[in-house]
Amino acid sequence: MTGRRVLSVLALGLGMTAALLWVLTRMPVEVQADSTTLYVSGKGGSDGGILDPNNCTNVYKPCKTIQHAVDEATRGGRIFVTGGTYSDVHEREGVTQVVYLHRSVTIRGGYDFDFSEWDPARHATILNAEEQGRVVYITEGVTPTLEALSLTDGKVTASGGGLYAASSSPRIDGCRIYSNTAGWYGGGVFLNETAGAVLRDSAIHDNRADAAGGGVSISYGTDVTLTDNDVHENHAHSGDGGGVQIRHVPSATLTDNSVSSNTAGGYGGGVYIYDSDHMVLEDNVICANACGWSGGGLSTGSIVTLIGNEIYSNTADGAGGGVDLRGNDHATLVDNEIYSNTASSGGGVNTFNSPGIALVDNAIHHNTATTSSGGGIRATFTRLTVTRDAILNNTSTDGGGGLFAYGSAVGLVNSIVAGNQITGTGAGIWAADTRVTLLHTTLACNEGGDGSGIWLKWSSVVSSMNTILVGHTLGITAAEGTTVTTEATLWGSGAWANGTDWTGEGAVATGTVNVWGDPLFVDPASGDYHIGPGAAAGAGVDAGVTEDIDGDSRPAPTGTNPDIGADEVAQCRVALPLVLRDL
Ligand SMILES: [Ca+2]
Ligand SMILES: [Ca+2]
Repeated sequence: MTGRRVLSVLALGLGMTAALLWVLTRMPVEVQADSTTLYVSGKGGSDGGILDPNNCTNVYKPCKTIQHAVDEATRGGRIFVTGGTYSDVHEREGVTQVVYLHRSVTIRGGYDFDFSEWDPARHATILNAEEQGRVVYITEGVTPTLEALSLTDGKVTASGGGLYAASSSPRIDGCRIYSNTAGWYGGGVFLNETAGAVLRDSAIHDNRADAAGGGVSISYGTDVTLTDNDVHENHAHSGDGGGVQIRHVPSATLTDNSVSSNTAGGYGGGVYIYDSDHMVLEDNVICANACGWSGGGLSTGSIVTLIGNEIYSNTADGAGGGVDLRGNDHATLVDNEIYSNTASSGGGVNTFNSPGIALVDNAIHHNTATTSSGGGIRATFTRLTVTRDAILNNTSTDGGGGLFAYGSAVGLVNSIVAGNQITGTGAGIWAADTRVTLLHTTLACNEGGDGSGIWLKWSSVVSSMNTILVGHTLGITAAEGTTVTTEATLWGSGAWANGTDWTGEGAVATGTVNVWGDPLFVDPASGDYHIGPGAAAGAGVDAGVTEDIDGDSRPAPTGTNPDIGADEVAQCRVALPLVLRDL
């Protein structure tokens, strides 16, 4: 055989293999019987008698109950279950449930009557405890998988109405867990001291816990992963975490979940995380949740990282409509959008007694504090850094339409506080007993109440470099005992002039660079506070900030003064004709 012919035969073979693979991947799922697969059919199956038990391995002779198949299964076996409702409830080892899962098996629902097709949408396998006990109880030391099962109407006075797992490593995939009730934690799911538990691609809804964790409760254990779940309309009656409660878990990851319309009597309408470090919440949608205390969307006192989440339309009777952070050593919020949340105080974000909160690249807008302070952010006894954030169009009744700070240290860099509204004092920033550092910050057009862009009392100290402070009734109101030091401030002119640039009994020193001019914002009505061509912002001083709110290099062009405010632009206004003339 010539080399070319070998190649052509090889190519033909590869092509046929690829074609075969293509055909196979598009064929209905066929089920091959083997010795490790057990079959259950509620309608046509039989568990057999004492003298003639059915071991469930014959696809033509399926067992009747899932429990019998579990008892017959060896470690690692698979149990395939036809569509239908399974409501047989058993008492074993002092607990009562549909399935007592003491083997490391996979239970997969969604098959048709003869196991020739797997389609969970057409052949729903429903495990219904009819409120006579739990639906599934997983014993210690096993690694089972539940796939394409519906778990419903579980009811227990303890924890885990739908599913209970302790000291095991369960994997729950493509399940629907709904309308279960627990007298304590975890109306739908309770994972206690699990290792590497995975809950993914599942719907957990309309469950109730009398205490905490309406949908899911995770206690102790390690490496918990929740991915692509839809957790909605669960209820934690007296405690925390309407959708999800996590406590004492050293590491957990929540990614791409939707947590919506859950309610909690305590903290965290959507999610509550307590005493748990290395928490990562990424790309989740947390919306329309509500709670009786703080953290309508999320409440946590742990070391958390929130990246790319969308947190909106949540409500808290207490503080923190969107996010409530309390006692956090380290909480980092990056690239989240937190909007249209409502709380008594801290409409968007509430931080309390937290020495390390970092906000980076977030948009916090259209949040409301209904009765107290901090429309966008409320910080109490907190060390807070705000970098490249936009705090826009939030509303508060008193103390800080955009930001309220008390007993705190707050640093804003390359951030915008604009268009916020208030009926009391401090339309933009309100600070008492707080050190505020502003570097390249844009404060514009915060309105209502006394109309102050920045309002200070009780020993507050403000240090500002390169701040745009325009469009206010009062730029800075500094009460007696406060200290303000500014350098390189653009105070606004014309339509952007402040009624009064600074006022009050405090000590105000405005440095050597003060510009009264127009920032020429690009489209402030739409929240675009980039400076336009010809803006009077080019006389900034070096504050050691080498990028702007967009990540553009600062200063631009190199060798010029940086622009005042959060935005840097590279236009060469006055300098260019001078250079040309010198040429
Ligand atoms: Ca820029
Ligand atoms: Ca510039």
